[in-house]
Amino acid sequence: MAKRIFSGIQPTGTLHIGNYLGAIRNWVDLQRQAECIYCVVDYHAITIDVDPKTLRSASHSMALDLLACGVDPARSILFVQADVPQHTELAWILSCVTSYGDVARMTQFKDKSEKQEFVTAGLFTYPILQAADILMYRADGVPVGEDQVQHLELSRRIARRFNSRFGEVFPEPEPIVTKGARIMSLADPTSKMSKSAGEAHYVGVMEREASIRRKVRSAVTDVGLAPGETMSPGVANLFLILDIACELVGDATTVAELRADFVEGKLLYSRLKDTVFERLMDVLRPIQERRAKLAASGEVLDILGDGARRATAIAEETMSDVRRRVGLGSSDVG
Ligand code: AQP
Repeated sequence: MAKRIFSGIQPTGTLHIGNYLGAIRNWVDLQRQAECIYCVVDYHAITIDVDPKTLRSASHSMALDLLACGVDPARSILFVQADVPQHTELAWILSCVTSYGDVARMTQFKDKSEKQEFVTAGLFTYPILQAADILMYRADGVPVGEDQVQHLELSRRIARRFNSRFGEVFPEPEPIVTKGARIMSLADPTSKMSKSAGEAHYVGVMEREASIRRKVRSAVTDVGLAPGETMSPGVANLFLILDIACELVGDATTVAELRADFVEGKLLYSRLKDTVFERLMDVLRPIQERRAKLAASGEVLDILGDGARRATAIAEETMSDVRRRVGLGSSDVG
């Protein structure tokens, strides 16, 4: 079992149910078992063109979303990445023990760069910054969705290479991937639910009930079956969302009932969609209510300030060890 957990999320756009069901609910659960460090990764957000006027408020907003989902500052460290600039220092050092070929193999760069007119070098090297985020805290477990597993493999390779060159410093982090690690778009169930694909392709955790109802009701169910499939990707995706939502609200019977009806060929997709909507709202409603209270309380800045102080103490300890081992600087001071 992992002893120290690290994970991050970009403050680009709104938290969606793919993020929540695939990763953030695990962040919340893991707080009971391990020391957890969670980060709003604003350095990652600037790998694409973001509006400097809104980035800080987007970071605050994402922190509020995470707190509303159950990240508990009394148990975990929650901070904004750029408040601990040691992350970029470690990323540079790690980039000097990372092979170009290893970074060039990352499939997410291929997908993301195709959507950009101006492709930054930062978009290419961001998996090294991600390795720095994780290794900085010597985390051994990283709760993520499936799309991040390849990056975790790179983080392990980087840790190994650093350790063999400079001595054992970093544990090799393992991905923690559970059910829901790949929630698909309701509008196109052959692609991952994602913010950048546009509003129709995600359901926001804080989205208005009427809008969620409309998106779930219009979910695509009939894209056809691939050879060997008994359930179309759209229906399978709805069942997956329902399954996790039922688990979260302690409903042990609904999924089995609907599955039995599906097998017997008597399940109306309108009933499946209505049930998904209802269970999803059972999960999201309390989160939305908590979010409203937290926003009104104005305590998010204090929480992030405290998180940054605690994260900096750990980061500085790692960095003074790393600088000394690599031979950087003129002395051990600073
Ligand atoms: N569809 C998904 N299903 C399950 N998990 C997912 N994650 C993202 N999409 C899904 C997981 O959420 C965590 C935070 O992700 P991020 O900050 O890297 O955001 P992202 O992957 O950039 O999310 P999007 O929506 O896909 O953004 P765009 O469209 O901008 O790329 C991660 O653990 C991720 O695995």
